[in-house]
Amino acid sequence: MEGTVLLVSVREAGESDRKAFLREAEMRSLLSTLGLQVVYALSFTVKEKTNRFYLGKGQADSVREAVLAYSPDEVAIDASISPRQESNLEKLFEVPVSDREAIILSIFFQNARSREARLQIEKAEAEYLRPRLADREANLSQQRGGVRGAKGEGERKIELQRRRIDERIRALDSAIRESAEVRNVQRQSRLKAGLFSFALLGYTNAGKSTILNTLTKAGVLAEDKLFATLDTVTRSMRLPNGQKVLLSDTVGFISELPAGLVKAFSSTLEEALSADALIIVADASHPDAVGCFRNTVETLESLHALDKARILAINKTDSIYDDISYSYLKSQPFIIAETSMKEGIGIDSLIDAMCRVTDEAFEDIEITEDASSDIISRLSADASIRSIEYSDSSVTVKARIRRELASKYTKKKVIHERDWERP
Ligand SMILES: Nc1nc2c(ncn2[C@@H]2O[C@H](COP(=O)(O)OP(=O)(O)OP(=O)(O)O)[C@@H](O)[C@H]2O)c(=O)[nH]1
Ligand SMILES: [Mg+2]
Repeated sequence: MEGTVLLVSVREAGESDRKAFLREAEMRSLLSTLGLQVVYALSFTVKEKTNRFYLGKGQADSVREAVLAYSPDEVAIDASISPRQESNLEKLFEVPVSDREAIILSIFFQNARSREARLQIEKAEAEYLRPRLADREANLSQQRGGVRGAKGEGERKIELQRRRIDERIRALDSAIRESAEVRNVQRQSRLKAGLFSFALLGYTNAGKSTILNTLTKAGVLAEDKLFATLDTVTRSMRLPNGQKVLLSDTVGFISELPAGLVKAFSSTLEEALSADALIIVADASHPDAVGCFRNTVETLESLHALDKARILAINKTDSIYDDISYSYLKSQPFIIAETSMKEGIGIDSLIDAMCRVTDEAFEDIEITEDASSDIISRLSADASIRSIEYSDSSVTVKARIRRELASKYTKKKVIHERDWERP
């Protein structure tokens, strides 16, 4: 998508300059991720939202003047406005108006690659579009595509479109459920294989995909764009303590992530959230590193996903934005790893943190049984077997097993942690 846009930033009454600045900067990166060039920007403090325009009448009029002066292709308003307000603003400006949700939806739409991501974004888009159909039709005769609008002719057509959308949403729902089902089966079989899983989570652009690529040579797309990743990608790796683990990368968070998107992507997120441990990635170079970190933590809390082993990878330490935020992050109750993926610094500290987590979760055991026993096949269902030694009448197996499963095996001897030669 290319084109020009007039940006309207909205300040809540009493919002600090810093907060307003950060919000505007984020909106600008969202727009540039979408390939839109900001030709002019206006900022208003909205003391009382009006039903008609969201903005005050005088404010809406000054946007209209700016639209006439700069002729942007569209107006982006950094707020969440109702379909009715959007429609009134479009009538006044005579160009399409997108709110924050529409902008984020468009980015997701643009970046969706896999079938599942497409299904999910299409659902979020359909739900966003549904209440807007009639208003858009009444206002704008010009044709627009995607989440930016729909074309129709009169009421009946709108009714028909609405019914089609409802049918489409139902079809999408069942297709999404099917893909989730397939993934669920895959996940179950990985769990059975005794694999331990880590999920990379964090604000968009923090460096999650770069970490996955660095640790596992996954070759997923990592770029300086918001929401480069929309799919959960899982790769396996072996840690220096011998433990084989899975590492998943997934869609990033953003403040005020539209509820429709959270819902649409819940099955993708679910997979990441079901991991045994979390690696939260924070971006130390972000002007609001703490705000982004808190947003991630709050999102995870609201998804009830925080009560497990967790590592905080403070990434981009090559360009720390401010020391206070950096110290704040370092003081968090997480296992801390400081990394610069760009300079290849601190990767060991992250891997060490992962080893610590798995050492906590696993136990090393040694079992000796009669040579005729089926211990090897029993154990291989629950543990990763490290060595098998046969003597005349017995077999001795060394294995690494989840602590909660270890009690199933009676004749065990716990070997001192990290006794074995590392691979
Ligand atoms: N300066 C610096 N840049 C980094 C570092 N790690 C990653 N980046 C860059 O940050 C940008 C975003 O990295 P990604 O790995 O795509 O981030 P992500 O968290 O996966 O982002 P989304 O998938 O969009 O949510 C890329 O341009 C990376 O090259 C780092 O340690 N330092
Ligand atoms: Mg990514």
